Amino acid sequence: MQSSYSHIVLGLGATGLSVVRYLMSQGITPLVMDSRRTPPGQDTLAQEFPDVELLTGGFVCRYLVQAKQIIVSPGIPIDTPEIRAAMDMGIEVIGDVELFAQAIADRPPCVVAITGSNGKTTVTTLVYDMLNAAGKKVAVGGNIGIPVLDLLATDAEFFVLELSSFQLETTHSLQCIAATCLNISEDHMDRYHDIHSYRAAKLRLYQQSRFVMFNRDDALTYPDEPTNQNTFGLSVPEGDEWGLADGKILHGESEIMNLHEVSLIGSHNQANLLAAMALADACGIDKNMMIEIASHFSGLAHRCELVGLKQGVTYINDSKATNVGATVAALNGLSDHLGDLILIAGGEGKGADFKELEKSLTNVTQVITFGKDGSKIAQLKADSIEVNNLEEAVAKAVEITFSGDIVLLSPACASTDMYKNFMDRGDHFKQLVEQIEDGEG
Ligand code: UMA
Ligand code: ADP
Repeated sequence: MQSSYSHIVLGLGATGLSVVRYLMSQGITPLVMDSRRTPPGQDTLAQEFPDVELLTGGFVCRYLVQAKQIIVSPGIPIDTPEIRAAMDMGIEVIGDVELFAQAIADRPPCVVAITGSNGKTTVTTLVYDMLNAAGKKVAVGGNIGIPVLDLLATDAEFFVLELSSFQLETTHSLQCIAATCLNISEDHMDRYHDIHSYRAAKLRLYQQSRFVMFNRDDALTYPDEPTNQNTFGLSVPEGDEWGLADGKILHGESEIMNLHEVSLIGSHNQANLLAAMALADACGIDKNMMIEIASHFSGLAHRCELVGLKQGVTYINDSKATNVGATVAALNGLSDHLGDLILIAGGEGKGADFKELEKSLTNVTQVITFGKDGSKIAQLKADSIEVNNLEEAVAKAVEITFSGDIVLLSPACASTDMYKNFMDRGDHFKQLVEQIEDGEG
């Protein structure tokens, strides 16, 4: 073990491994630390880079304060005392996205970046599909699951990046063609003092883009400083804005397409589509390509996904609703429904204030809760039913529903109290729905 290292990688998950790979490709051998005893990337690191040293179970200040650069994974708060101490000594602390930004700094702007509390993955996928359909060499990554530095190994000319507030906290020199913050609602309140510091982390993106596209229906997304900007929203557009009128998508006065041709469900997804079109337009993509994608894209798994029709009851998997804002959007989107609406919610609340959910629960006939913070949601609606797990929740829903009703899993909470991730939770729900006997409706 050396006595000091110029580069230290904190965290050995997907991001940490991608940072090590990148640094090694640049001839730099870093030291890696992870506060977990057995970080997930341990075996891969040992196989791919047997010479790279790994310290687990904590961060060792002695090394941190001697480094030139510390690259922190998004799962680690930067106000962790050991990291703060290094920052106070003037040591550069950045994230993997900043390293990526520095690596592409000589290229003409080639990044489209998407942040926001909800809808990021949907919009990122739409923009990627639009650029791809237009024949661009494009790569997608970031919070969507593929660390950005891994994209440098592709021959992409454009990068469409989903960025979280955690990633943006440690990024300052991305030069985007276009960027958006789709919306802001409470999330990750276990990592931020309040919604304002969370918003500030996200809006750092605006200073790193030639063109900013914000949501005129959500004042929290408005830039604090004037920029080269435009807006999208569900109202009639003015000037060059993106919006809706008479069931049509409009860009300024030009009609793009009829909403009947759009496969996505719900007004929140219409907002997502407008944002994606505006971003693709900023990249010079032909409108016909956007229309082509918009008419075929029917949404992603675990996001208001129809997973079964059993005995006339519709089951919807919205396991990706890991915060209150997403569940509110799902409930509002289903407000025109005629039958009863049963909501299954609960899980790891991440310090959220669930009060925001209360108004939308007027659309719900029965709330069934489970998981660590389920009872906090149950308190918002009279006669809520509290159960121990998802299996019991689905069984209860089967017992109380009739043909024409909807059962919606939209937890308003993260899944980590009971599941590996939201996909695991959604898959379990799908499995439970598949097992429901399908008699006559
Ligand atoms: N951790 C420790 N000690 C450490 C390092 C991490 O306890 O030393 C814990 C963190 O608290 C966290 C977990 O380990 O719970 C994973 O952290 P990580 O930084 O190692 O995560 P990665 O595997 O690198 O994945 C990260 C993003 N994860 C987080 O921001 C928590 C992934 O987003 C992202 O896809 C990936 O980089 C590639 O860019 C996931 C996520 O949950 C999907 N994001 C949050 C969200 O969408 O709400 C922001
Ligand atoms: P993210 O990547 O930001 O988590 P997703 O596209 O994966 O966003 O969707 C996450 C959750 O948010 C899903 O439950 C989905 O139904 C909901 N959602 C999608 N778009 C929006 C939006 N514009 N406003 C509110 N909720 C949304």
